[in-house]
Amino acid sequence: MSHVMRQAVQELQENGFATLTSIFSISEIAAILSTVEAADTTSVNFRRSQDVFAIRNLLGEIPALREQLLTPTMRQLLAALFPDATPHLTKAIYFDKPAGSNWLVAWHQDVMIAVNRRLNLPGYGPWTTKQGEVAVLPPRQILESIITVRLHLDDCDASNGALKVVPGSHRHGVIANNDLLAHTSRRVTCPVLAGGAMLMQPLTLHASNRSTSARPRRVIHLEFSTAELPVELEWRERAKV
Ligand SMILES: O=C(O)CCC(=O)C(=O)O
Repeated sequence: MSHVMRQAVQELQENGFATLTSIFSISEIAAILSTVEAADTTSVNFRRSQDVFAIRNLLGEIPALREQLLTPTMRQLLAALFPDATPHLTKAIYFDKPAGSNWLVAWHQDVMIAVNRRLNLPGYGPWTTKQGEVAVLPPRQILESIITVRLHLDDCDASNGALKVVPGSHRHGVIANNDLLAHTSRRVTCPVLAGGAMLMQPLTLHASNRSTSARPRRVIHLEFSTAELPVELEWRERAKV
């Protein structure tokens, strides 16, 4: 494991986020972008408006991305993040916040996980179903087991929607909606260059501004975990790494 990765893992544990440069080369990024651009966009998992272009269930929609994303460097990073067991992928989304986008993301934590079905289980709930897809608030230790890797496909700074985060907020468990803003005074902005990655715990409070830039902000958001859900419940997008 490289020294830089080891340091990023330590920062992630302490602060709930960390950034890494040059996880992907410029040619690897170009290849990923051309795979995304060649995809058939008619599925309901593709959402395109003036302000956002999102592809949910990314690896289900574009299976060719799997090999392009799980490069030797990415696998090295996953080994550094999960030293005790190989994780599974639990979610993958592509987001573009296009030039001049008005898409503003309010302060939140990522607390719902996408699962295959509703079940009456202690510690799980509330449940939601949107367009037939079930999500649930799981126990805190499940949320704490997840690590998000946001791979940046464009240079990203405050002008084109770099993520803002609150260091250490991942240690507070699920914060009540009414208390979220009280936690945000110590926020920092996380610029990342194309080919770099932002690592984040889902419980880290985060938000992003509208874009005032002429540049796009394309990101692939990948979530990984080694946790197993109770019998009969499964991550809806679970995929082997
Ligand atoms: O990419 C962004 O600006 C925000 C996305 C986000 O908040 C999320 O993935 O939970």
